[in-house]
Amino acid sequence: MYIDSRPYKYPYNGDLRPENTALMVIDMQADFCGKGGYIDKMGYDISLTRKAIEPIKRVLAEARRVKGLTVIHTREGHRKDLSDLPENKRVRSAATGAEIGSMGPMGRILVRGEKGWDIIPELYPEDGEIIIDKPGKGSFYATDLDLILRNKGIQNIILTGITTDVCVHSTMRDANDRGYECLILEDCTGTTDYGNYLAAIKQITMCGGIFGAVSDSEKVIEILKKLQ
Ligand code: C5J
Repeated sequence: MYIDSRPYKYPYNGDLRPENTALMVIDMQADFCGKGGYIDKMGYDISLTRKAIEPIKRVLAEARRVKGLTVIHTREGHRKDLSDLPENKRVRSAATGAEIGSMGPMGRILVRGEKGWDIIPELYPEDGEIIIDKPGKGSFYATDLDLILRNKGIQNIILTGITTDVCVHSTMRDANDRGYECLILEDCTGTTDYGNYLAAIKQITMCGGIFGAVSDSEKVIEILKKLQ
């Protein structure tokens, strides 16, 4: 089975089954798409990240109906004592007016357990879905994601979430290097700058699909319905 995508039909080998496929929902946290969160405090337009919410909701609803398909959510954030926050990351965030660890309208910015750090209610994980808490941008660094994927025999990763050019790209690049077959859904992702969004999507399609392939929610939903 294949999903209609560019620059090639996904997955490359046609081996798309619920058992070897994961849907990843990356960092749909209030800090990245909510009023008063990290991205908003930095002065970026959160409508660019919020636009991913409804398409992800539709894909998630269909994926949850597919028996055997793995759903994985991630959250970027740090320990309360900030012992896992690199000093350069803290200093650079402070320079933007949204210092990680400082108090904001939704609690301490990007600190685990705070309201702004958590996944938005519209996309909240259901029981049995995997949640990866990560201190970095990529989802593999300092987490057990690779171990979980290997134990489950996952080969195909369908990526959604925010932000396209940062945590989604970092995760996709790393997953691709590890041999996972990746697909990003372009309407299920967004970032702080529209030009960066377009460039991030375009980069994936270069060189025959340098990090994988690009599709959208409708095309994936069509296939998810067939897998149910
Ligand atoms: C950022 C993310 N942009 N989830 N994090 O700092 O992309």
